[in-house]
Amino acid sequence: MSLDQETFYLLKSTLQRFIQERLVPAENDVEEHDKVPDDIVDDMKELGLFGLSIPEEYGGIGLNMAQECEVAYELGRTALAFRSVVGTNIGIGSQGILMDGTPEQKAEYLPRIASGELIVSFALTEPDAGSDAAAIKTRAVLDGVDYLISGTKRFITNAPRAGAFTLMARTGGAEASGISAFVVPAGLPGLTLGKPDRKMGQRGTKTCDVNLDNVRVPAANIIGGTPGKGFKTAMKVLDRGRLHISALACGMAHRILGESIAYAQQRKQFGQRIGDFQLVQAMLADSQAELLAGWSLVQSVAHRYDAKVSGARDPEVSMQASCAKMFTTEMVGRVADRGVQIHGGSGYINEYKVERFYRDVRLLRLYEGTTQIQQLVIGKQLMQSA
Ligand code: COS
Repeated sequence: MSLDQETFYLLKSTLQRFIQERLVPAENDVEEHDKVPDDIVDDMKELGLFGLSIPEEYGGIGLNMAQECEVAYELGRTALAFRSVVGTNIGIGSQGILMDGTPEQKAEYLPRIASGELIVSFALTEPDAGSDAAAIKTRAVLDGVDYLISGTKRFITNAPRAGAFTLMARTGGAEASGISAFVVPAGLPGLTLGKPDRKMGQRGTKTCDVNLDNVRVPAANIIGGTPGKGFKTAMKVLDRGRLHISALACGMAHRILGESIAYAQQRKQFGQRIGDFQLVQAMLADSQAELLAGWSLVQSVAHRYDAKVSGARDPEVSMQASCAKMFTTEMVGRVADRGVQIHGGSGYINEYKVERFYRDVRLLRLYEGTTQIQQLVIGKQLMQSA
C-alpha cells in the first residue's frame, strides 16, 4: 500500500504550503487559548490528513510508512498540537483496527476515521501500568454476548474529542495473552472522562483519564474477533507509532534549528552577529549533524518497515524502530536545549518560540515508550540474536 510518488509530492507540497500559510501563523493563538481552532481542524479534514495512513479502499490516502514519515516530518515543523489532532487517527488509534480488525470492523470504522468524522484514541496506559503495559488492570468480563468493562485509562490523547477508543482490557489471566483490544464507542453508559490534564507543554493537545464503570460492549467489538490478542496488537501499533514520532522529532529539530540560525544571524554582540562566533557555530553544527543522522535513520528504518510482510512481526524492525525513537527524541531534546542556549536570555522568554518548543519536545521522550523502554527493546533483541 502506497501512493504513487508523483501524487505524493503534490500532496506534500500542498501540505508544506498549508503549514507555512495556515498553521505557523496560528501557533500563538493555539498557545494562548490552549485549543486548535475549529476552522483549522475543518481544513485538515478537507486536506485528508485524518486518513493519511488508511488505505484508499476505506477512503484514506494510503501512504506507506516512508511517506507517512515524510508527512510527520513536515507536521513537526510547526507546533506539535496540530499533529496531535490527526495523530491518533493516522496512528495509534486506527492502526489496531487496520492491522488486526475483521473485515466488518474495518468497513464500519475506517472510512469515518479517514474522513475525520470519527476521532479515535488509543487507551492502553493506566494509573498503575505505563511502561509495564502487560500489567493493565482494566477488566472485561463476559456477560452473555457482551463484555462489561471496568477500569481507568490515563493520559489518553484526544479522549475529549474521541468518538471511539481502541482500548486494551484484560479478558483472561495475568499474562500478556490475557489482554484483548476492543473498539469502545465513546458515550456508552458508564464511560466518563476525567478533567483535562494540565501539561508542561504542547498546549492545544487534549489528554485526560477515561473511566469505565461496567461499560457494556458487544463481544463483536474485540478487534479481530478473538480474545487474547490485544497485547500483540498494541505492540505492533506502537512499533509503527514509534517511527512516526521519530519523524516528528526530526521535523521539530529542523524547525528549532531554523529558529536558532535566524536568531544567530540577526543578534549582534561584541560588534558582530553571534552566528559569526565559532562557539555558536559549533552548537549549530552539532544540531545539523545530529538532525541529519536522525532523519537518515528514520528513512532507512521506514523503508525496512515497508519491505516487511504487511502485518507480520519482524523483531529486527521493531528493534530498529526503537533505535529511531530513542535517538531522534533524545536528539531533538539536545537541539532544543542548544536552541535556548543560542537565544541566551531571550530563549527563556515566552515570546521566542524556542522556549515553547523546548517544553513541547520533552514529551517525545516519554510517550509511545520512554527512552528506557526503547533501550530494553533494543537490548533484549540484541541478546536474542545469534
Ligand atoms: N510486535 C508484536 N508482538 C510483540 C511485540 C511487537 N513489537 N513485542 C512483544 N510482542 C509479543 C511477544 O512476542 C510475546 O508474545 P509470545 O508470548 O507469543 O512470545 C508477547 O508480546 C509478550 O512480549 P514480552 O514478553 O516481550 O512483553 P513484556 O511484558 O516484557 O513487555 C515491553 C515488553 C516493555 C516492550 C512493553 O511492555 C512495552 O512496549 N512497554 C511500553 C509501553 C508503551 O509504549 N506505552 C506507551 C503508551 S501509548 S502512548
